[in-house]
Amino acid sequence: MFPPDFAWGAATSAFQIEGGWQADGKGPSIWDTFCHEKGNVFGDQTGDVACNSYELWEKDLECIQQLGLTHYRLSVSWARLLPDGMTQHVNQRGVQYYNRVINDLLACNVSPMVTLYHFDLPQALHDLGGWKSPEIATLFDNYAKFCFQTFGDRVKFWITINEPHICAKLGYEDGIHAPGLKEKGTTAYLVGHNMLRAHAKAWHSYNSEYRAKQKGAVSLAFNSDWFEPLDPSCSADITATEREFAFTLGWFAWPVFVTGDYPETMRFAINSQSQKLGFDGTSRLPTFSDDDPFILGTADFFALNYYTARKVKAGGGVDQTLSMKSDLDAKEVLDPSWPICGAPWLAVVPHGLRKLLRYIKDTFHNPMVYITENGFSQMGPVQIEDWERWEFYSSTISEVAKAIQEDGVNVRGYFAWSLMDNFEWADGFSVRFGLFHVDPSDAELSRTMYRSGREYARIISKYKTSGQAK
Ligand code: GBH
Repeated sequence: MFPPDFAWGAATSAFQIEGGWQADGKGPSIWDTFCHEKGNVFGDQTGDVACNSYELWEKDLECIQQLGLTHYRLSVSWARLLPDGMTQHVNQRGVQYYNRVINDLLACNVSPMVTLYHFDLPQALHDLGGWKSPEIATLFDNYAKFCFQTFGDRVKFWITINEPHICAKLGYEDGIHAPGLKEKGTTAYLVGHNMLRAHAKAWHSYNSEYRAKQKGAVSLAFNSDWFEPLDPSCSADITATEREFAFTLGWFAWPVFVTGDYPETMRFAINSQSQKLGFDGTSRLPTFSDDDPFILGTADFFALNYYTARKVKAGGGVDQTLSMKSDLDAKEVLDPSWPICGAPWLAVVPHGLRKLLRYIKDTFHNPMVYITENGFSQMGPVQIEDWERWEFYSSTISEVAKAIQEDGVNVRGYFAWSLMDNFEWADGFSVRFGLFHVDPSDAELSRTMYRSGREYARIISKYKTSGQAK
């Protein structure tokens, strides 16, 4: 059914679970700032305490053991390790915390996959220009080398940046994520560019300074929906679908896996829109120069976060102002046959993952793939017997099996998002993705296994190690 030693995991991120936002010398991140400002997050909730994993790590470890995971994906908080973002000042208490997490996981036979950046830039670096400044690539590389040096003897899977596309678009174009900027049609491209430069620099550092000794793998995690034309016989919808892929997955995966540069489709769309609006000067999509690190080939595996699917219709985005939406010039449409559960954006389309995996195999040279996030949320009343969520997981997992067996996609692992209910960014605690329930108003913050957690544990024990059903 699955390859031997398939990774069965669950994922979290530092800001969403840790809390301890000022504990033991941690510096603030842009998400601390963003959620302390009223009106940015559902109910003005914050990540100050979250699941308090900073103090309750043992509880998380118990959850991980109850599920029988082989792998656990977590992120480290840049500002907890380096309070002002720079390596001159290391917060040893932060180092101790992550050492303990990593050592405990290994003692329980669970392999850590560590993300260096999951949306939480140190505020001090943002104040110096953050992702908009070209200097960030060197600062990120220093941080990455510090992490390889400190934890790389034990961590064998690294993700440099989680979802650069989401980070750039939601944080700098739509303004619904930190730092809350709405600098339409320009800054997201610049930020994305610097993220790619930062990622590539860190990959090269690992490759030349750490790989021989530490023998790990480094990648970055892409988020992509599955896209298909609303009318498959309409050529405008077909090219709009190509643009959707180019502006989401292709923006980052094409440079890394195919050419070292952005998809032609993307640059063409941006430049023609600039021309139409009389925006002259250089392309809003930056160009890589000879001084930049080589981007092509800077991923040792393909990390994919998949949640949902969209149909694509041409047009709809064009207006007289500069924006990514008008560059893209496509409309995302929901198919009425796809159930919407949990959150308004989350149409349930498990078969979209199989199609996307096939697309990745064909487009990006048959890479080794880890599904680093996939999940289903709950809103409103808490249902511990969350059969709907389990139905989602089990059909998604069987789509993964089909992708492996029938389409020959080289999938090596699957991580459920998320280990437990947590701070769901702008939605606060109102959207629950956990395999364990956590009630933020419960003083103990107890972790209670959902039915989906129980069922996932059953599947894991069935296929673990040999990949064959026991
Ligand atoms: C992932 O992003 C993140 O990596 C993870 O931290 C997060 O908890 C998880 O998804 C679940 O959302 O509310 O309509 O404005 C996936 C990309 C981007 C998908 C934001 C949902 C909400 C759009 N997500 N999007 S909306």
